[in-house]
Amino acid sequence: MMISIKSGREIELMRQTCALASRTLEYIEPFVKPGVSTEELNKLCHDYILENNAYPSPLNYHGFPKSVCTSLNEVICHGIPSKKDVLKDGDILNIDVTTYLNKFHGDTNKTFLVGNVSDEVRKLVDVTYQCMREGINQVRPGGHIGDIGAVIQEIAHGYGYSVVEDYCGHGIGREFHEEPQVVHIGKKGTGPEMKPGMTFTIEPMINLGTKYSKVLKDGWTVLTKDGKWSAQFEHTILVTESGHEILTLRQEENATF
Ligand code: EYL
Ligand code: CO
Ligand code: CO
Repeated sequence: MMISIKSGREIELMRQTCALASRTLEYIEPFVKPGVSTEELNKLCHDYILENNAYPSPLNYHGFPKSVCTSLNEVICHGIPSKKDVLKDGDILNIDVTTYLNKFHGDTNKTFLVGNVSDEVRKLVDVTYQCMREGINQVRPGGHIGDIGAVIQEIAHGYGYSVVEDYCGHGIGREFHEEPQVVHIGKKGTGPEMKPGMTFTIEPMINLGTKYSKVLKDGWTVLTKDGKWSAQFEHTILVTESGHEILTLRQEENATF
């Protein structure tokens, strides 16, 4: 098991790619409105990333056909942008952006509300964001990776939601997916110890119904087995000497939660 520790110079490069990934989500926000297709949103993100001298990491990754993942309503993750998927009032859409800049990857996603979303679904999205932020608050040197999933699980189950176990967060840096795996359930004090210079994502997927997922015949799209809706948020995190830094934090977000 090898978890890479980034040097000061590598951390500066991680900050740059992560800042671009978060700016891409800020850029796309005004376009996420009823009537737009996920294919159009993909094209806008693709062009924005290229204009900033970077490459969209998902494109051709294990053969993935598009530049971002767009996961609508009951889609948990890895949704493929399509001209056929046109946003309508009341939808929720997760856009997952990973940029490759200066040889480093930065990975972040956000679930957007499209127009007027029901109270039940808005609460799912709010709690999912809270799960990610409280998971991030567990990140400090000497802590364990299992501390993250333990608090996420506790919060989600407290609301009667389920936590997806089939997909997880991951180390990130020169590779899109590095060790460790960051599962979003678990037990405090278990898993690898966190050390300064580690970088990994926290990306809980929280469901209104069952935790179980299935993959569409397209081979990519992951959706809930029961068709109930799912939300997700993701940040790339650096373990620092004093705690952590959220490398993909957006302007709209609070630095502390
Ligand atoms: C592409 C590769 C199977 C992503 C993430 C895009 C999809 C299905 C093989 C994880 C795994 C993004 O970390 C990720 N998102 O935060 N695969 C991914 N793909 C893909
Ligand atoms: Co991602
Ligand atoms: Co990720």
